[in-house]
Amino acid sequence: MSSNSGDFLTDYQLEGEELKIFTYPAPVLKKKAVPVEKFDDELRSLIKNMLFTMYQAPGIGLAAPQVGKSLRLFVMDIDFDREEVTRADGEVDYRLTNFNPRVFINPVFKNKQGEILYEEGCLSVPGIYEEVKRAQNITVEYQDMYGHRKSLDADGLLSVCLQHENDHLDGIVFLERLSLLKRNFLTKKFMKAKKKVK
Ligand code: QAP
Ligand code: CO
Repeated sequence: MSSNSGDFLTDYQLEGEELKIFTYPAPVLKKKAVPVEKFDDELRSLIKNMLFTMYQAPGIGLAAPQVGKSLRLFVMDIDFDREEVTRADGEVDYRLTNFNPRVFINPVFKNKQGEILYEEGCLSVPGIYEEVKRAQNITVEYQDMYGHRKSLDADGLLSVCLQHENDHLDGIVFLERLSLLKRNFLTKKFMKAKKKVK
C-alpha cells in the first residue's frame, strides 16, 4: 500500500466512529480554519474517525471543518475500488477495497499551473454536482500525522481534490467557485431538497 498515513489506518473500516457531517450553510464551513499544532494521539484519533466517516459515505475527500473541527487538515482517498459481494441472502452488496488513505495537515500550495474542468461534488452539499475550473498541476507542502514535512506534485483528479479540500480550510465551498448564476441556481436547489428531508 502506497499510503502516506501509516499502517495503523489499514483497519479503519472495522474501527472508528462515524462523525456528523455538517452540511451547507453551517457556520463552521464558512470559517477560516487554524493550523494544527499538536501532533498527538487525539489528532490521530480524529484522522482515523474522519477516514472512517469518509469511507462510510463513501467519499474521496473530507476536511476537518466538515466534521465541525476548524483545523487545517483533510483526509483523502482517490483510488479505492468497489468490489461486488453476494450476501448470505443472495442480495448483491458492495465492499470497498484497495485503500490508499492520505492525510494532509497544514497544507500550502506552491505552484499552480494549467487549467482543468472537473465535475465536483461535496459531502457537505449532497446531491449537487457541477463542473469547476481548477489548476491542472500543483505542488503541495504539508505535514503528515507525525508532524513530518512532506511535498507532493499532483495533477488531474488528485490536484482537483487537493484544491477542493484546501478550500474548506479557507471557508470556501465549491459552489462559490461557480458563476453567480449557477451558484444561485444550485444553492436554491440544494436548500429546497434539504427542506424536504427534514
Ligand atoms: C471532493 O467529494 C471532490 O453528493 C470530495 O450524495 C469531489 O467525496 C473533489 C459525495 C469530486 C473532486 C471531485 C457527494 C457522496 C462525495 C454526494 C466527495 C453524495 C455522496 C463527495
Ligand atoms: Co467538499
